[in-house]
Amino acid sequence: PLDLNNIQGDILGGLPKKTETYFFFDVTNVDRFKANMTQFIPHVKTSAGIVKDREAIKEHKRQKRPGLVPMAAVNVSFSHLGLQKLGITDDLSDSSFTTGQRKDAEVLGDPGTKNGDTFTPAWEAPFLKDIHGVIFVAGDCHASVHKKLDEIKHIFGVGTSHASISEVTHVRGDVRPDPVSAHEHFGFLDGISNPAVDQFDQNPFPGQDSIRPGFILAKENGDSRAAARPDWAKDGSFLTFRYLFQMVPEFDDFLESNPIVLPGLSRKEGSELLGARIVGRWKSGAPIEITPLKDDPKQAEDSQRNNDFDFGDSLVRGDQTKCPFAAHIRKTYPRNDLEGPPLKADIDNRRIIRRGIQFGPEVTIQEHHDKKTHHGRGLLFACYSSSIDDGFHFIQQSWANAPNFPVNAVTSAGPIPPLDGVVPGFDAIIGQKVGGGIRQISGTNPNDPTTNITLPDQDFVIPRGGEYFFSPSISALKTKFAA
Ligand code: N7H
Repeated sequence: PLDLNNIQGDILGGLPKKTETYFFFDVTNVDRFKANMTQFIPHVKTSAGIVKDREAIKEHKRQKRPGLVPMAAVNVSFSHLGLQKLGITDDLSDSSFTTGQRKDAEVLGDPGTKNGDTFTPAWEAPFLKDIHGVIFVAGDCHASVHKKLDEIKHIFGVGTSHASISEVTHVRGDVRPDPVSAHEHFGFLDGISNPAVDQFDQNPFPGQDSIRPGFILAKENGDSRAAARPDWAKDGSFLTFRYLFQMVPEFDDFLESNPIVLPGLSRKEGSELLGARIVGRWKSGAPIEITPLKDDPKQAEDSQRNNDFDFGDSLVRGDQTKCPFAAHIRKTYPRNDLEGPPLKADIDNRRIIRRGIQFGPEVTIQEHHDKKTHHGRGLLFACYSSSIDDGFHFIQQSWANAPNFPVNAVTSAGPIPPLDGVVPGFDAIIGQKVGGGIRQISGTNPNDPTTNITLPDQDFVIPRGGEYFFSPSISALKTKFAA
């Protein structure tokens, strides 16, 4: 069985949160840092701790007590530069991690400028600097998180003459206000579909695929790179962090201006349908593969039903009448698209566990009126996997940015045959123009899968920072990162 006391809590289970602060730091004094870590490690929330917290939250609800359970949970992760700084030279066998996200940004398709061979992504200044690690604190309210973060900063002497780390920057995420607290800024319910991890998620929901723990945790069953990794990497996981801004009024304007025209649909319903076909779910969360032409909030609420689908007719027959191939959830998790006799492709190694949180204010009346973003808002995207090369990096580059995917996908049984005249197009949510070329998608009109629509020139999601990290196990923190 997995040792849940040894695995950081955000990986399996997720830190419970209404608000979360990511504190990015550099190590300024290695010896002092390792000494301070000894004091810090007991604060790190484990996966076993998360299981207990969940029980406490359930009990609180059961007893109908008011408000939320006061809570602040801490995890820590290190970049490749951070490992180097600490003198940890083992190869974790992931080239995206070793390269670092700033240097990977060109391949991801992030906007930026090129000077000779040097690419500089158009990111916020602090993310262009070296970042050694991130401490993140999630909790029920700002006061709980501040208090905890202050305790942690105190341990590392932040801001004093005996500091062992210095702040590079911090960012704060907040869930949106009720009734949209579980929805991201474009308005869609998020956090519905994550893979179930064997030995942790005991009762997967219908349609929720179980994967072996090694696809998320290093050196567990299923990790294809296990042999190449040092022993201390066991039960750690790679954390991809992306600072993603969302152009919400522009997105809304695009939907309003391009309603899908179908008999019996009002203009407003046509716009909603376009949004649903771009994402693959209605704003309520209901999957369009199950309820293609009309939203069904009951279906969305029901965890027994809201993930229980495959993409109907397999790709071999080339079907996108219910859900376009380019829909965000189909691009990033094509379910059975790469299967169907005689093809069989195992995509368990492409699964990621997503743990994002929103940031920034609600759209103002002024922004709505101007159809233009004036205030920064979006998603602090975070996900875990036992390989960034196979997970986030691959999904972004080879699926979301690639107009042909899944048509050009190569499976263990050979390439998927081309579909007559259909180029699926690009993931309109996260596909990046710079990385992907033509900004078009097909299949948005259920009656005509071959018609392409062209998206506006400006991407709807814009990366403004990020880094790749490794979240070590508790025993690794004690033996390699503390003294
Ligand atoms: Fe996505 N969105 O609001 O449109 N995402 N995502 N994502 N995403 C998902 O199924 C969104 C991003 C995945 O298992 C939903 O829980 C936005 C990145 C994967 O069926 C919605 C942003 C990457 C899934 C959104 C963003 C992914 C998924 C449906 C950026 C990886 C699960 C809710 C601002 C490279 C698919 C749900 C499955 C679901 C949105 C980013 C990947 C609504 C706005 C960067 C694997």
